[in-house]
Amino acid sequence: MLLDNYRFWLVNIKHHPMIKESYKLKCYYLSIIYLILSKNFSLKGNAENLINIYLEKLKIKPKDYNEVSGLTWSKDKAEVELRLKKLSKFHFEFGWLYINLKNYKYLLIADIIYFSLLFGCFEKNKEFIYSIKEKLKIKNEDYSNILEFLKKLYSRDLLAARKFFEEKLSKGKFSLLNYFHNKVEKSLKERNKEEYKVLISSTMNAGKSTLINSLLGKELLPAKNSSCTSKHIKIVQNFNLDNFIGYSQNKEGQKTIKAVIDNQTVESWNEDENIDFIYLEGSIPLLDNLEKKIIFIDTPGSNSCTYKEHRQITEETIKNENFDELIYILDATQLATNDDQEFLNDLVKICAEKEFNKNNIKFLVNKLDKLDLEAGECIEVILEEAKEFLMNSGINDPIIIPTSAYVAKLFNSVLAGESLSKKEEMDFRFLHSIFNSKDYNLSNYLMKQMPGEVFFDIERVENKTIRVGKEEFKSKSILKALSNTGIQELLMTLNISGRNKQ
Ligand SMILES: Nc1nc2c(ncn2[C@@H]2O[C@H](COP(=O)(O)OP(=O)(O)OP(=O)(O)O)[C@@H](O)[C@H]2O)c(=O)[nH]1
Ligand SMILES: [Mg+2]
Repeated sequence: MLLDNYRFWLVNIKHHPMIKESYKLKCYYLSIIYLILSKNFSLKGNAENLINIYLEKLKIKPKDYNEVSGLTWSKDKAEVELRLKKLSKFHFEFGWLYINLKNYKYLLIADIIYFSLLFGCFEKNKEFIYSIKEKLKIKNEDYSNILEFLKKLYSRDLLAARKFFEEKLSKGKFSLLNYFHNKVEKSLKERNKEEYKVLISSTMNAGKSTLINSLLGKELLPAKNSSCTSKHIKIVQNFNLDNFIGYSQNKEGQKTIKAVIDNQTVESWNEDENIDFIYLEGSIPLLDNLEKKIIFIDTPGSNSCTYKEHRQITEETIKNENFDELIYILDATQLATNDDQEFLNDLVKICAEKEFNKNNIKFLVNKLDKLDLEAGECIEVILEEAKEFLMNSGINDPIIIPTSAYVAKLFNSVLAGESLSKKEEMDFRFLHSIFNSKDYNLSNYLMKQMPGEVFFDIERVENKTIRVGKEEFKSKSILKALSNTGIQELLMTLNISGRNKQ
């Protein structure tokens, strides 16, 4: 369930025409947006979020933003004039001229109108917005057409908006306004996608959060070598967003929304004792083209004696969430522990109560990169042991997928353009070489074939050069290595694209 005003936060400016512009013009554009927002809103809630998204996406440096945010606003028209003049003169010399020359004024006024509609304050600020329109020397007729077009879009009547646009705003000078139509169209498409919930569970440290990070292609969730995740965390795919946004919810049910969420935000929420639920929403490039909207649910590692509270959160989450897939991760370096046995017994019981077929649980045997194959450790033997353990726990003919989530996370992060720490760079170099070899191709160890089509179309991707530290790698070879980490088989078993499975 979302907050009433959560929709304001789903602002995306992914394809905003201003992104391609010069830095000065971006600053200028943002400064006007800022002035309008700061006049009308306390910059605490929705408006602050909007500004943060512009800052992040337009890549405005903090020092320039400080110049802008130091300004305050007073009501009358003369002040509008003065502020804009000041800004264009002192801070961003040519902005004013440029915004006129390139027809950005229509985009700017449309942006202002659109978020005022979205924030429900258009009527209140009508006069003020009109004074900006005057300043931008936009003709009355053009202004009312732009307003009408945006109102149609705001009411989600895409067809009427398109028709109106073609009739009244088809001249070249309005072409940038297409951006609004495309944006609303895409967000409606995304909203109407069928959801597909994947819940991930295991005892402590088996690699749940790392597995989700590997699919996200970045270290969003905290993953450590000690009891780590302590909350029920939901990660919702939204291909329209540029960055992760979301909220935390405390024990009294109060929510705190934040735009531009990074791993530090999630880490601090995860450590906060008052918080018991974290909701994150953003783009997952690896999965954005699929027909379904994927939702991952991360849970705390469930070990009976050490972290009773974690166990409780996890069991409640499994009971309450209506998931489509249940993934259980076993740690290849610590198989068949008492904790696993106990948790699995509970899980099987909960599945029976929920009428979720326990034989549909997907089991990952993770951390296989940790085995020393040269020293005689053997992946096949580990998988046989895992199978026996699961059969003894009442799972007939278990679906077992050998994986290395950490390795997949490194590979996918590099492909996604994320930077790595020094240690990760070293790991990457080594793992990239071994995961391109036959011995570490985990697909070769599958006990039975997965039902779906091959997920990674390596032939069709562009073979870019990617630098990691001082060395260069080819993207095809990284993708090949990624497809050998077991992630490919995991994705093949999920019924996410409509083309897969049973
Ligand atoms: N070598 C290796 N390390 C892994 C792999 N997967 C996870 N790890 C490491 O194992 C540790 C625990 O991983 P997490 O993802 O935090 O495990 P978790 O199951 O989410 O842990 P909790 O939240 O505490 O239950 C981290 O240090 C990871 O980097 C893997 O496939 N290979
Ligand atoms: Mg975790």
